[in-house]
Amino acid sequence: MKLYGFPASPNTWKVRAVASYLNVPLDLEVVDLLKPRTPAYLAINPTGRTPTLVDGDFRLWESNAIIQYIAAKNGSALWPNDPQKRADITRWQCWQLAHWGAEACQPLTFQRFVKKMLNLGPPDQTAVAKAREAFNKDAAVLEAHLTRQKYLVGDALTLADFAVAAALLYAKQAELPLEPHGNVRAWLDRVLALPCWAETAPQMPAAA
Ligand SMILES: N[C@@H](CCC(=O)N[C@@H](CS)C(=O)NCC(=O)O)C(=O)O
Repeated sequence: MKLYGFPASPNTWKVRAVASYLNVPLDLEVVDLLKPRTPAYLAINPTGRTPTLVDGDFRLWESNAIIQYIAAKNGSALWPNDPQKRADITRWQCWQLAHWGAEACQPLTFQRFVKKMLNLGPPDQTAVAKAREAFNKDAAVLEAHLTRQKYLVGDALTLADFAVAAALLYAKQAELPLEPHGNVRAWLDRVLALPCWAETAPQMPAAA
């Protein structure tokens, strides 16, 4: 299978980490997000975003759909064959996409880390304040959930943990306010200690 992606982006890193965890080889083709997308890439993913998986004639974009596909194809317990567990994992993935990522982690990471890396000027403090408020609200939900269990769904690692943890991959660089959330920090340490994240880590240039 071929993965088109940008290794430093959490969405690509998440897919590569899941594949590595499952010992599934992925042939990586880097898409440089700093340049316009080529017509060839737009032909396989009309959104122009990354990542995109190509498996024979099958083309799939959206990272959470991609990790579901890779795990299902390999019969993995990360995507258990149980309707309630699958719905529960999907719930966390939807929450990650609509709220945790889009409203909280991504804007903070962009304002505080990506802008610095790409010399895009200082953080927009209005955007930071809005995202911080969303982060505090959603992190409290995660914290309460993780007082009751070790992983997000049931008592074992699933795709839900990969999806929600990936949004925190740059937590230190973006100074995401995790201090009040001890259970989230302990869970994140557990998930990110899996060798598959280090095995697929991007080569990062020094911050500007
Ligand atoms: N919901 C999508 C998000 C994809 C996405 O926004 N990817 C970013 C990199 S993290 C991208 O390609 N940005 C370039 C662009 O929007 O043109 C997923 O999970 O795959």
